[in-house]
Formats: sequence, structure tokens, C-alpha cells
Amino acid sequence: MGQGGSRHRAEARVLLLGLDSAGKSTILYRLKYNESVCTVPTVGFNVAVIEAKKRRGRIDLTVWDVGGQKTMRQYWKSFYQGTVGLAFVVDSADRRRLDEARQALEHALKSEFLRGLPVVILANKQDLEESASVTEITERFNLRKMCAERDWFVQPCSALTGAGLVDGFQRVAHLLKLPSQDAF
Ligand SMILES: Nc1nc2c(ncn2[C@@H]2O[C@H](COP(=O)(O)OP(=O)(O)O)[C@@H](O)[C@H]2O)c(=O)[nH]1
Ligand SMILES: [Mg+2]
Repeated sequence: MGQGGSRHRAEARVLLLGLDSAGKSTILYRLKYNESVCTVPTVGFNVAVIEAKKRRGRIDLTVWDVGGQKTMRQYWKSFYQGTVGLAFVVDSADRRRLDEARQALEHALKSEFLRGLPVVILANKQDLEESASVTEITERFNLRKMCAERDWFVQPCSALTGAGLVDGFQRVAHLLKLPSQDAF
């Protein structure tokens, strides 16, 4: 970190994870362009820079959506390095896949690169009537136990309406620890 203005400006890498079709790409597009677009299954990756508040300064969150395809998974580790926060997207309306989502999160959290990092679970698709609530997801995922050694939060949201998205990433910014936090 330099001097002057940079004291109040930082960057941080955030990883956006979740099962295919959870809404990761839609969330990124919505935050980046403030509109909904037709997404296609992600091959390769999407990235967006989101500005958030952190203490007395601002922070640019570089949010990576690395896609779920098997061929991409071998590259996940290289994205993990240098990541300081996680956002895990859940399709709250797809109850049949809640267990699969829980397993995917549990698996990701086992990575040594992600140890102790804060995670915000984005309980997406809350616009749909059948969607599971924050309480339900907290219980189904057994989050108190799964995330006992890190900070965590469940944010209800809808990539379709945009509701809750800014709050979700603001929460990520709030929870993450910067190496240079003392200077902030
Ligand atoms: N109703 C509703 N549909 C959503 C929402 N977010 C995403 N979708 C839809 O879910 C599908 C998968 O979204 P996508 O962003 O491609 O998922 P990804 O595989 O996680 O990147 C698309 O048809 C989206 O339009 C939401 O909040 N509400
Ligand atoms: Mg995608």
C-alpha cells in the first residue's frame, strides 16, 4: 500500500461459487450493468469489479465467477490463492438440490486456501414463491457448525429484481480482513 489516497482505497479478490444455474452470472451482470440479461452456462469465467464501503474508505471487490464445468475445476485452485472472501450462491427455489449445494459448499470450504475466510451465502431467487427462507437454508446447511471457524452471513436476494445484492456484497466487504487492515 502506498501513501495518501490509497490508504482509503483497497482491492480485494472475492470468489463467487455455487452450483450451476444458482444465478452466479446473473448476479454479476446485474451488479455490473444493473440490468438482467440472458446468461448462458459459463465456460471460462466472468469477472466484475464492485465498489463497497469498508471502514472509513472504499474497497473494490474483484468478483470472480469461475464456472462449474468439470474442465474448469482444475483451475479453481489458482483462483483460490489470493482470495479474501467468498460469496456462495444458492438457488433457494430448487429444494431438490439444496443438499447438493450444501455438499459443494462444504467441499469448497475444505480447501486450505479458503481456510478462515468469511463466507456470505446469497440465498438467491427469493422472488419465487417456493423459495427457502434464510432460516431454512441456515438449518439445512447446518451453517453454525459448517462455518464455526469463520464469519458467515446469509443474505436473501434476487438477481431478477436486484433486491439484496448490494447488501450481500457490502456484507462481504464488511467481513473480509485485508492484509493491510491496520493502514485502513
Ligand atoms: N426467478 C429468478 N431466476 C433467476 C434468478 N437468478 C438467476 N435466475 C435464472 O436462473 C438461471 C441460471 O442463471 P445463471 O446466472 O446462468 O446461473 P449460473 O450457472 O450460476 O451462472 C437463468 O435462467 C436465470 O435467468 C433470480 O433471482 N430469480
Ligand atoms: Mg454462469
